[in-house]
Amino acid sequence: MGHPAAVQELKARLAAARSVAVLTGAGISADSGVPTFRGADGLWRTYRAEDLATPEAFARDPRLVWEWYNWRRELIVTRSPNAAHYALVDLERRVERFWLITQNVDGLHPAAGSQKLSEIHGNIWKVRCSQCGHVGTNRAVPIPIPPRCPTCNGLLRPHIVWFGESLDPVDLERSFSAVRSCEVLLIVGTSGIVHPAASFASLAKEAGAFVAEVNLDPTPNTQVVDVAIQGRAKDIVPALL
Ligand code: BV8
Ligand code: ZN
Repeated sequence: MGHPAAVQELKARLAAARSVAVLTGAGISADSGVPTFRGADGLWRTYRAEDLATPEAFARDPRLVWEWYNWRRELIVTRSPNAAHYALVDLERRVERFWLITQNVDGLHPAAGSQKLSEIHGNIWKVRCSQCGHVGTNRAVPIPIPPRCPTCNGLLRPHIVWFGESLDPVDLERSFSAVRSCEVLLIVGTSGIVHPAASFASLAKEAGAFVAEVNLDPTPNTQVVDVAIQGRAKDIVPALL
């Protein structure tokens, strides 16, 4: 845990706040058994996630990239939200203005019941046609490779934001506006290196928010925040709320 007085202050601020934003990353789902993005458990065969989550990788070898997503779908379909996901649903119901921004594509926040939510990197259960842009839900596990568009027979890709691609402008604007206008920003289980989410802590600080981090380890955000709490999301987040 962080300094006890700082933790008490965070609890009090969360209880009193009329406007709260939350940013989550792979660490919150680690407690549900979903491998994190950058930990050693994120490795698949001999590939690093960063080398597969790119438009170049998909253009070069769509089968390889789909095999990787199939592996992740098989894993995620057996996993459920944990106490931290559910605590954020309670918080959403209690706070007047609330927005949850997640970098996770596993869909565990909506599965827990979160509604005021932007999945800024997309969702692994959605597919998009690389030819006509049609977006649909597809929960097949595994998905037959290569998956084809129901309307134009084009090659389907995961509806996920890869490195070098732009985020959805609506999600992005909503997230920036929540970060700029919140009284408290709570950051949970992210390594804080992927932009634009990596800039949210500083943005919120500059706008005068109280910013807190929950993570197993120190991150680049740790220096920026008002209170950093070291521990597991599933223990700390419910205890704070
Ligand atoms: C964009 C989807 C405009 C795939 C993902 C230099 C400066 C600034 C920007 C850039 C730059 N160079 C390149 C860029 C742009 C790039 C970027 O930020 N790169 C970084 C690496 C420098 N960003 C982009 O390309 C973004 N788009 O900027 O558009 C543009 C366009 C062109 C060129 C420039 C700009 C798009 C980024 C989207 C990337 N998509 N994934 C998929 O999932 O299939 S990223 C991937 O990272 C996942 O989404 C993941 O969620 C996200 C962040 O990772 P984390 O969630 O933080 O996970 P990680 O494993 O790293 O960390 C887990 C943490 O949890 C750890 O800290 C650990 O200690 C902690 N933890 C573990 N267990 C627990 C725990 N904590 C608590 N409890 C536990 N139990
Ligand atoms: Zn199509």
